[in-house]
Amino acid sequence: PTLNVRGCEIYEGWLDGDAQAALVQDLRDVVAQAPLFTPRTPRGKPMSVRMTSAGKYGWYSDRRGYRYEGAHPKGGPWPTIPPAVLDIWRALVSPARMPDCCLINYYTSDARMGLHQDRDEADFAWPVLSVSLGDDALFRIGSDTKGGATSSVWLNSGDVVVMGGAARLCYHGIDRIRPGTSALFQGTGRINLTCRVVD
Ligand code: MD3
Ligand code: FE
Repeated sequence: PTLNVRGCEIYEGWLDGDAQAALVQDLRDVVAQAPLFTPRTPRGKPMSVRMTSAGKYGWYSDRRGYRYEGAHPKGGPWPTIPPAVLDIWRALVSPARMPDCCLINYYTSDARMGLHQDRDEADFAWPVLSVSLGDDALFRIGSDTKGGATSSVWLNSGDVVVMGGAARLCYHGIDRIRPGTSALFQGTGRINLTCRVVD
């Protein structure tokens, strides 16, 4: 990694421009089969980030809680995870097991994600892998307890982050997007992929 922030290993510019553009086309194909939707928190508030998934499971949230689902909310299986995403996982996490969810988060200019832990998976020994595409995002990471000190770092298009070990259960979130900082999409926007072993 070129940067380590509280145990999050950041590979700055891991994907070059061509690889980023190819990945965006793969994701357009995924979204055509599994449209983006607006999850609701268990309290019923719509999230500002829109989402969909690829893989055996997709992450989902509504009044009944946060969980993984085997089908898209409109029915039917999730699309398969693009091979180029699995290549990144093999290179930076492990070739021994592939992730069973690739969550696709889509941020417009005013979207954000509050500090949270990722705890919906069965085995926290598996790292989470994140790929940033499009506009820059201010990523914040704390410790595994709520309310402590945090560190912030800008994630740019093509950056890949691996959260393993103690970092796996750290609080983290996205404070804001810097609109118009990437030419990857027409207009503004950010996509973040997170790959996880679920069960
Ligand atoms: C640190 N996504 O989907 S990715 C999420 O940019 C999520 O969309 C953010 O948090 C985004 O759950 C942040 C970086 C990330 C992902 C998982 C982590 C950082 C993490 C798990 C543990 C610690
Ligand atoms: Fe998260």
